[in-house]
Amino acid sequence: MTTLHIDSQSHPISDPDYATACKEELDAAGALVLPNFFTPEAIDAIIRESANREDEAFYAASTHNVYLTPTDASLAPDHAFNRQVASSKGLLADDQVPADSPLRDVYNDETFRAFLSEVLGIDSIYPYADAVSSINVHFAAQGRELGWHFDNSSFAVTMLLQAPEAGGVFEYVPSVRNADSGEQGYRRVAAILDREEPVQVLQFEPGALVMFRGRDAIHRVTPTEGGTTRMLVVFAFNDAPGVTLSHSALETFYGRVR
Ligand SMILES: O=C(O)CCC(=O)C(=O)O
Ligand SMILES: [Fe+2]
Repeated sequence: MTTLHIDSQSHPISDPDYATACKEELDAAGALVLPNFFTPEAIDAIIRESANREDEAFYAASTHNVYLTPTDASLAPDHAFNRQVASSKGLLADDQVPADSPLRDVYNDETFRAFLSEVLGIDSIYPYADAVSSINVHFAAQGRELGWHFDNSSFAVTMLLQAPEAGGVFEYVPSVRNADSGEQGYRRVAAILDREEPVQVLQFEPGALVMFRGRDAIHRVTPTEGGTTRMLVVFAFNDAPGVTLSHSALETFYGRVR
């Protein structure tokens, strides 16, 4: 069975044994990298439709906490909940992605979604209910970065389009908080921001599919070095229908709330 834009020869996503092996790796490591998951033709086509739109991207102008929420005035400014980090990468939002983009073929593909559900061990997955969050194309030109944060979405999968010459490194620490139980991991967050707790690095090349549990794994992307812009697609999904991104996250990352 072939799936559009995915190398199903190397990555037999409808094979239950393959999905189980991927699940075991994700569960053990907190992240999963599948190299050359997307075909070079698909990556080329997506770069062609996206690269010349870098100037249409929205660039956040402000800092944010790692929880992507407003600060809490009842806590000290240097409390882990209130500490600010900078994000300077830009993005094209879902409603800026063309209707006929290969990105929509991938995002809406039932076989791909079934594979992701298997790997994550959830019954079904849903798009965001807002108009901007489901598919995003990120741009990080020289010096631009994505600061430490936890995702709002249950999980994210990414597709690297173009790697920078240096920098643009994905760093993470799995299971720093437990969003479902409300354990926010303040002590470890502070240690990570202070560089007192070691972090892990995830290496991946263009065409890779990357999955991580970004709601509970704190993660960031270091500043791009050199003249090649880091370009990456984020496919965001939820494990329940009707989820919209929080108001403050929309303000911070999209500069608009609808
Ligand atoms: O750029 C990446 O590799 C990760 C993106 C990310 O963490 C996010 O969009 O929330
Ligand atoms: Fe993230």
